[in-house]
Amino acid sequence: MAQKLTAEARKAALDRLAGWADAPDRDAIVKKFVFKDFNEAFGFMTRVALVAEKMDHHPEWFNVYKTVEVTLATHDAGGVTEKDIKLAEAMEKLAGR
Ligand code: H2B
Repeated sequence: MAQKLTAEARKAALDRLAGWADAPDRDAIVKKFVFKDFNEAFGFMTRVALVAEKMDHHPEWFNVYKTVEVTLATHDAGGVTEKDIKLAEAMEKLAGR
């Protein structure tokens, strides 16, 4: 099973990932993506869904019109692992960031 990242590894990853932060209320990382319109937001979610399924690692997210609020955690590990960082990096690419 994937291991939770050390505090140092997690901080180093968050320093590289623009807009990502520790969740205020649980062991997870979060980012709010804001797109041009719903079409762009849902296109992003569709592309991420395909990658997430391939990775067998899935986001928690909440979409309203052009915003997508993402929470990443590894449920099996009860916190943030390398899998969450990999998915966050893939999301950055797919969002064109
Ligand atoms: N996604 C996330 N975010 N955390 C998990 O622990 C997880 C997952 N586990 N996707 C996977 C699926 C697991 O349930 C399957 C059986 O591999």
